Amino acid sequence: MTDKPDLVSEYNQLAGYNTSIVGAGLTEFEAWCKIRNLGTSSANNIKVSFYASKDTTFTKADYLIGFDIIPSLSSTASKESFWSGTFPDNIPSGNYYIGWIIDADNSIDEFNEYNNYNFIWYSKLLVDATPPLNPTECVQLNGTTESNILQDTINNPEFSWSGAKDSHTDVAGYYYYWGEDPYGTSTAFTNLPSYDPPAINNGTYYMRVCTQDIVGNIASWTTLYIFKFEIKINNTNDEPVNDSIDNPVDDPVDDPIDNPVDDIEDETNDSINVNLEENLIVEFIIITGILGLLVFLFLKVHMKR
Ligand SMILES: [Ca+2]
Ligand SMILES: [Ca+2]
Ligand SMILES: [Ca+2]
Ligand SMILES: [Ca+2]
Repeated sequence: MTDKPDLVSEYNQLAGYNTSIVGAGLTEFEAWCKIRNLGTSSANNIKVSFYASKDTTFTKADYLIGFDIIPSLSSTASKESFWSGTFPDNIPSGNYYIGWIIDADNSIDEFNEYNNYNFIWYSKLLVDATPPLNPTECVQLNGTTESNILQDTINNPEFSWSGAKDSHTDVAGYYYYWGEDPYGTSTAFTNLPSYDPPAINNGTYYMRVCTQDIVGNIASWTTLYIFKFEIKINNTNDEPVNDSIDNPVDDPVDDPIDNPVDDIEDETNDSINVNLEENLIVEFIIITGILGLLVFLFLKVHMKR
């Protein structure tokens, strides 16, 4: 009888993989198994291919994860086969058994060609290749404003959103953008469904997010809220006293972009109060002077007599 190798898998308890959930094209994956040569001659360049399969039968038609080459294996010897890399991006979402096929292309002549695959039967790998769905609702919590509606009262918004969903795993959080670019993106990330930006100047601002699931699939960027704020341009009919109460920005001391109309009216108002006080003092002095003069004249007339 001619000597031949016969490659087989060792017990699948000696095989395994490093995680129970992967993102297709995203997660670093490791798989290993142990193979033995039961034949009477050694084998070289043994290809061990790892596959994901929905069922318990493993063929080349299943999803190839990757392969490892074992340079040589002498008769009766055994070796571990190991593969690591990014889990392939072409494997659809779902639950899979992980298995391996030795010499899948059948380039090694063996005593038995039908004992060359095995798989891990006691667990399945969850593959999530599906991006999450972005939030469906977003509310602005400070006062009452509406998205894409101009207003002049709230310049310090705070946002909260809801409705994001994920298939196969869960929503991990959101990349978020806040700024004046309608197509803005950012690497800023929050795992809370909310964002509280600082106060803004006049303008149109976009609250945008991009939802990410726990394995790293991301949705496309979407605008949740368009915030429009513009301080009303004051005209001469405005009452300056009310203005300074309503809108602290109009305070001439604090306001960097100063409103000259406002200032003049404010200052006029102040100087009126000052002038009134001055007038009272002057009147008092004049009246006192006149009275003094009358007393002086009265006394002078009487002294002469
Ligand atoms: Ca075999
Ligand atoms: Ca299969
Ligand atoms: Ca073979
Ligand atoms: Ca997902």
